[in-house]
Amino acid sequence: MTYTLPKLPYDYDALGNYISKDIMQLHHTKHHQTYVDKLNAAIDQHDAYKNTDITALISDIDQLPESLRQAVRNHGGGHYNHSLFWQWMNPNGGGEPVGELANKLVAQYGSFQGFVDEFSTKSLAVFGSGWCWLMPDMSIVTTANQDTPIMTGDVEPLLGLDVWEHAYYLDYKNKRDDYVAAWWNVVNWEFVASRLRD
Ligand code: MN3
Repeated sequence: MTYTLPKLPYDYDALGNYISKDIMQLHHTKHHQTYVDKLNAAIDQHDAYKNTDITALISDIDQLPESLRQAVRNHGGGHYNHSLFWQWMNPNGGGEPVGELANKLVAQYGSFQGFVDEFSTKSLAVFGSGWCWLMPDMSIVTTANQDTPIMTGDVEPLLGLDVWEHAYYLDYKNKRDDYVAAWWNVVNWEFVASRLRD
């Protein structure tokens, strides 16, 4: 096995007021595990890539053999995105960032709430399945499916939100806006800020 499912940094029920244990278990043990399994199955036929770090693997998908490229895009992207997504949430999260990150968000969006509003609007505008991202230059971008900004720009996102229905349907049905509003209560700003410094 080349790639493995990372452990959640908290219990499945830890975000329960905002994201239920049922969703977290399903999302982690089924959806994320499937990305890992399918990525491993694809890599299994390509020895040259078996020891490649996931970030390096997906940041250069145009250089991959065509027979591997789409699997890495879908399942490698899914593995990378979800490995970060678990860390972007925390039961002690929410509130507002401080320090350099807060200053940069205010400089770009006028206020922290201005950023939240813009990010939420763009998350809700993703058609179908995808992600919304905050980038180190404070821009907000969206991607479809499991695409991720590092695939096209060599830049890792500071923060990302999974807006696939599997991320919220059990709790919120079709109401993505309620899910996005709840998610702000669990955002791990310390982790987001640590990515700005790196
Ligand atoms: Mn997901």
